[in-house]
Amino acid sequence: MAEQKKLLRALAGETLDTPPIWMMRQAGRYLPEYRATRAQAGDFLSLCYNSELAAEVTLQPIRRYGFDAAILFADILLLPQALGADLWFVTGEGPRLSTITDQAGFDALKPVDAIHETLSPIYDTIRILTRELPSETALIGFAGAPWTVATYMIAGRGTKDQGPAHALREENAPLFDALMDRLTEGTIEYLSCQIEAGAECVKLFDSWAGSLKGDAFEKYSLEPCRRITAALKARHPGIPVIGFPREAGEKYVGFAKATGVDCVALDNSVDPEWAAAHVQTDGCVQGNLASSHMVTGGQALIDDTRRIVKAFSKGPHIFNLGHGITPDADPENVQIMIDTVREK
Ligand code: 1CP
Repeated sequence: MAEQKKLLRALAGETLDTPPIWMMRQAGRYLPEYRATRAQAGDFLSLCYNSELAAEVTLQPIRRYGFDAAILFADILLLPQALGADLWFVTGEGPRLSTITDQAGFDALKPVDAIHETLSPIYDTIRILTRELPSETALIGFAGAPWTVATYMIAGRGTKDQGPAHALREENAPLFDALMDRLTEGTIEYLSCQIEAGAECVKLFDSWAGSLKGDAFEKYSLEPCRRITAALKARHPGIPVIGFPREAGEKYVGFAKATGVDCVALDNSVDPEWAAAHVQTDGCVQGNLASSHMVTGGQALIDDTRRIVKAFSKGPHIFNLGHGITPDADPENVQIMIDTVREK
C-alpha cells in the first residue's frame, strides 16, 4: 500500500525510528553504470527524452543502494525547452539556452498547453517506473521553481549571482512578471501530468532562492511556490510537495506554512539543531549532509551523518544531502552514509 512507503509516511508527518533516505542527483556521473547508459543514449538531453533509458538510470541507484525513493530522471530546463527556448549542453560547462531579454523574446514563447508535445516522453518514463520500481520505493517527480528556471532563461546559462535575472526584474517588472506567470502555469501543468502518470510526490527546486532578499524572496520564491502547491493540492489532494528554497537561511522559518508544502528541503549551510528548533516544528524536513563528504569520506562523514540523524530524530525527517552529489564522489561513501543512517 502506498501509505506504507517510508518516504510518504515521513511526508505525512510521521516520526520514524530510521529516516527514509534518498540523494539529490542520485542518478548521475559518479556511477559507472550511469556513464555507460549516457554513452549509449549519446548525450544528456537524448537520455532525458529516451523513456526506456531514463527509467533505466532512475533505477540504477535503487538497485545498487536500495534508496527509499527514486527521483525521475529529467532536468529542470526541459520546461523552458518545451515552452520554445533553445537548449543544449556544453560538455564540461553546463547548460546553454537562447535568452529572453525583451518583449519579443517573451512573445515567441509557446502557450502552456503546448508543453506536452515536448514533455510526453517524460510522462512515459514515469509510467515505466511505476511498473518497475520495488513496491517499497516511492517515486518523486520534480520541476524547477519559476525563479530558478527564469534565471537560466534570462541569462542563457547558469550564473553565480543571477545578475541578469535581477536586472530584468528591476528594469522591466511587467516583462519579468509575465515570464514568472508563464513558468508558474507551465509548472502546474507539467507537475500535474507527472502526478497523473504516477509520481507519488513532487519536489520544487528553487536552487537560486538564496539570492532573493527581503520582499523579493516573498514575491518570487514564496508566492510562486504557494500558487503551484495550492493548484496541485486542488487537483491532486493527498500528493505531497517538497519545497527546496536553497540557501534561504532564516527565510526557511515559516516557509512550509506560507507555501503549504509538506516538507522543506534544507541545504547544508543550515545548522541541523537550529532547523530542528525553528523549521521542523512546522512539519517534515529533508536534508542536509554536505555533498563534499561523498568525495572525502572517513570519520567526518560518519560523524556528520549521525549528528544530522540525531538532531532531527524527534520529528518527521527525510535524510538527504544538502545539494546534489558531484561526479567526483566515491560510490563507496554513499554506501557508508546509508549504513550509518540505518546503523547496520
Ligand atoms: O552530463 C550529465 O550527465 C549531466 C549532469 C546532469 C544530471 C545528472 C544535469 C545537467 N542534470 C541532471 C539530472 C537532474 N537535474 C536531475 C535528475 C534526478 C536526480 O537527482 O538524480 C534533477 C532533479 C536535476 C535538477 C536540476 N537541474 C537543478 C536543480 C537542482 C540543483 O542541482 O540545484 C538545476 C539547477 C539543474 C540545471 C542543470 N542541469 C545540469 C546541470 C549541470 C545543471 C546545473 C547548471 C548550473 O551549474 O547552473
